[in-house]
This record gives sequence, C-alpha cells and structure tokens, in this order.
Amino acid sequence: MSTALNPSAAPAAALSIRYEHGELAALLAADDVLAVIGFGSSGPRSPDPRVLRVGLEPLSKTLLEVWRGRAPVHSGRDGELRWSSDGEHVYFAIELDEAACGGIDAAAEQAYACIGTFLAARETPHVLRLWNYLDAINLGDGDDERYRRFCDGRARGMNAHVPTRYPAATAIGRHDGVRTLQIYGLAARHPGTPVENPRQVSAWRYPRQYGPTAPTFARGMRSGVDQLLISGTAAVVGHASRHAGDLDAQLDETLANLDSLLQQAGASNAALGTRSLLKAYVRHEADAAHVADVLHARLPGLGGLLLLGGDICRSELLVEVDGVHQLDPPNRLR
Ligand code: 3EB
Repeated sequence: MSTALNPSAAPAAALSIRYEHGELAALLAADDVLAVIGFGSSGPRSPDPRVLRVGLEPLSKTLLEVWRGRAPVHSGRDGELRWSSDGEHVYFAIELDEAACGGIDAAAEQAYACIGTFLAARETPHVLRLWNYLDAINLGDGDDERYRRFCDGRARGMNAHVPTRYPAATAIGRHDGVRTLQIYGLAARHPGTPVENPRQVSAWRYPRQYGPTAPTFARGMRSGVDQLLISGTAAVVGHASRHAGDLDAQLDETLANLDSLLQQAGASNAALGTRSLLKAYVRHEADAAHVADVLHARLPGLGGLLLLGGDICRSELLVEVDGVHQLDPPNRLR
C-alpha cells in the first residue's frame, strides 16, 4: 500500500492513554512511558519530567493517567517546560507562578509563548490537545474574571505561534488556592484534524458577552492514530449555557453534545463506551456520585472515568466532560 497520495494515512506510532493503578517507580522505569499524571494532594511527586501532579482532587478512587508511546522515549527540560517524546508524540507540561509572571493573563501568555517556541523548533510541531488548570477560575467580575483574563493571555501567547488552527482543550478551575497556572499537552509529528460541533458555535466565534477575547480551542481533534481527543464539553448549545442550576438536564445536554461531536468526527462506532476514557469535572463534590451513576448508566461499558472536583469556566455550569475515544480506522485505500 502506498501512503504517498494520502498524507493523513501516513503511518503513525500508537499513543496509548489509560487510567491505571500503578506504582510510580515501575511506570517510570518503562522506556515507552511518555507521561504519568496524577491528581490531588496525594498525587505523585517526582523530579522526572514525565510526572505531573494536577491540583484537582479526585472524587472517586484515585488513578494515574498514563501515556505510552513507542520506545525509546526521551525526556528533558527546556527552561520552565518539561517534555518527553518518542519521535511521533510529545508530552509537555509547564507550571508558572502567576504573581512572578505579573498575573494570570501574563502567566498564560508566557506559558503559551514557551510552548510555541519549544515546539516550533522540533519535528513534532503540531499541537493536538491542551489541558489548562488554574485556581479560582470564576473569581472577578465581568471582564475581570480570571477565566476571561486567562483567555486573553492564552490568545496572545498562542497567536504568535499557532494562528490558524486551534487545538482541542480543557480549561478548569482548581480549588487548591495555589496561584500556579498548570498546563499540559500533546503535540505530534503529523497534524490532526480539528472537529467542530454542529450543536455549538465554535468557541473562537463566541460573541462579546462572554469576554473580550474568545476562547481559542477546537471542540475536538482527530489525531493520525484514529483517536478523537474530546475537548471540555458542557451544557452549551449555540453559544449559550443551558439549564442553569439543573445538574441532570446539564448532563443530558452534555451527552447530546458528545454524541454530536462523535458523529461529526466520522466515528462509525459513534458512541462512547469501551473504547472511551472520560474525565468528569464536578463543581460540587456532593454531585460526584450521581454524575458517575448517570455516566455509567448512559454509556455502558465505559472504558474509564475519572471524577475530579473542578469549576467550569462559566459559573452557572455544574459539570463538564472531556476525554479520548478510539475510532474505528477510516476506510482508506487498502
Ligand atoms: C464551553 O463550551 C465550555 O477555554 O479552553 C470548554 C473547553 C470550555 C475548553 C477553554 C472552555 C475551554 O465554552 C468551556
């Protein structure tokens, strides 16, 4: 088979993302492990650049998020940035103290400029997916809200490097009181295909009422290894939040949005299930068990679910879901 006529069919090494119980030292000893991400105050701590502890508390049994590529994985540091790579996929993470940068907007701008500079110099420049975690995301009124200021700095830092196609993303508020912006992400040698959701206005086209700088992310990203990287998805239809204060209705709407995104991505196995991993971010800890029950009931056989305490970037939203879904291979020339 020749792949020369179809660049999207270029062979790519698999990236495996799993939620597992595992012993940190054993995971780090494996030469195909790209990243080990843990959550909450008892999450993993290690000087290894592949390890990140995100300050969102797990609300169910705690698991590690483990990324595996193709051995051998190389890793290192570049200024504030930690990275690892198998030549096809790159994991990167950066944590910046907001005060030292001059505020949340300045921290976001600096983080994105660092990421852009680092990736532009490598053979893996295509950013597929970003996770952004910051404390007290809804603090501040109107355009002073910390999320809006984050969006402003992110756009400034990003536009210097990736002006044309936005990656998939999540932006969630932590409850840990630590004013450090935490970002991690995935880049690749081959570009992905951004996917928008027909039920939702593209985030970068949100009208002015949501802030001076629209959020710069795609609803999903289809990667070269037939993975659909699903951005944070909540009860937003068109550009409006739906069902303020009604958790069950927000969950229904979120699931309808996820369905719609999978259809749009061309999934022939167009339902989340055994080949999907999800994170659910819940604003109120007391809602966690119910959210888990609903998701397991509506998505039988779900491959994995991590429940995390976190604030959604609009204060009326109670829950947000992101994840990764393994698609059936597309019908290529065989
Ligand atoms: C929304 O649909 C909900 O700013 O990176 C979801 C995913 C949301 C990513 C981001 C925000 C972001 O607008 C919020």
